[in-house]
Amino acid sequence: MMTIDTVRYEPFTIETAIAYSKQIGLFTQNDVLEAEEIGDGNLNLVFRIQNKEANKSIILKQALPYAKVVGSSWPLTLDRARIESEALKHAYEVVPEFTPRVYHSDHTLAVTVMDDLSHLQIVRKGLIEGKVYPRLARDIGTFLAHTLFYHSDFGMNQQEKKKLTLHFNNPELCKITEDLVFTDPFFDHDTNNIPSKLREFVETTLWSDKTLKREVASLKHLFLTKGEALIHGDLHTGSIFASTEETVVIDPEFAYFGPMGFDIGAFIANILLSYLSQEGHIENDQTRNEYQDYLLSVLIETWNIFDVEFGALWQDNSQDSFMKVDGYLDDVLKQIFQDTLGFAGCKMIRRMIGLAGVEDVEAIENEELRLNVKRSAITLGKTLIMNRSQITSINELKKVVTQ
Ligand code: SR1
Ligand code: MG
Repeated sequence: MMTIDTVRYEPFTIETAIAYSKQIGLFTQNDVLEAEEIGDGNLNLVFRIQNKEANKSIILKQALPYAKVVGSSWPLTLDRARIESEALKHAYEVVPEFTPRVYHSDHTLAVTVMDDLSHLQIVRKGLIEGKVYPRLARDIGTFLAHTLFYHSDFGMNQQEKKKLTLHFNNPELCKITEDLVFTDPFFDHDTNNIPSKLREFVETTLWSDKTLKREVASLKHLFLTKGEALIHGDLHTGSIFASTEETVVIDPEFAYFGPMGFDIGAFIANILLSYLSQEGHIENDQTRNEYQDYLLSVLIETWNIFDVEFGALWQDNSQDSFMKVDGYLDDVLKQIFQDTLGFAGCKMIRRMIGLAGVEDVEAIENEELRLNVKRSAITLGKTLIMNRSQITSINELKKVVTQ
């Protein structure tokens, strides 16, 4: 019988992952288990361990001490596994229906053991295949409203919030976002990944536009300083599993107390990237238009559900006397919407020219089409950043996108 040492960190192998899942009591020593490493993200190892006979499976996720997407030359804190398991537990308290259950975590081994969601599909992949998820918008709008409200000064005890903030001090992962989302794409930085045919466009559209840089500077400052709520921190469509009946949000290792609009903006940015990338995935004009209309409806419904749910929570659970003041809720939602658009713009741009692109666009084989999608995404991202205070409703955003 193999015993796993829990006193010092060691990356798991198939064999040790199986032994560990027995050691922590999730399976018996006699169970016949199979495991595979299925991690396709940028940072971690992910093992699926199953007892086929009993039809039982779990996911064992382990942080590596470096960023997998780059290699061991980019060391990265193992503390992100603690952050992830704690953030999942907090989300589970308020939205268990949209959160994997954590069965076990060990901060030394940087491991989180949780529900296997293999019966669902990563939404980014599904959208590339042209799938429709009838519950996605409603579920993500609800997820956002509940997780953000209940972990903010509006929905939780304000003294408790200050204490909780200390548990989600996540400097190394925040720094990744500060660099890769808010800084590097707006300068000629060596982390960028820019096709040579796009370079001139990037130079004129982004790098030489001083007004744009001032706006991005202020969005970066919001990300650095606005500890509004415990946010997921990386809520792109690769962090969401779904089917036609279910939606589950995974991967909150970038969680910290930041601006609410950063989570909403991440989701909106990735739906918009899917929208634009359909030029390269669906040839038939009518089919493509219909699917793009569906994606726009996802944007609209997500925001509308967020708005209504957040408003309802505000009426019933206020933690602050000022929340009863007429018009204050409108002011807060207006500000969240404005932040959302600005962050969405930055996120669209970083995925087009920065480190870590998105499959929606990179999978387009035809180079001209792919470059056109990248140009459109950069242009739309810039429009969202520059016009975020003039676009005051989700329907206006739809107009901007379709124009
Ligand atoms: C080095 S990590 C690159 C990106 O992957 C994650 O999903 C985050 O978005 C991060 O910026
Ligand atoms: Mg991730």
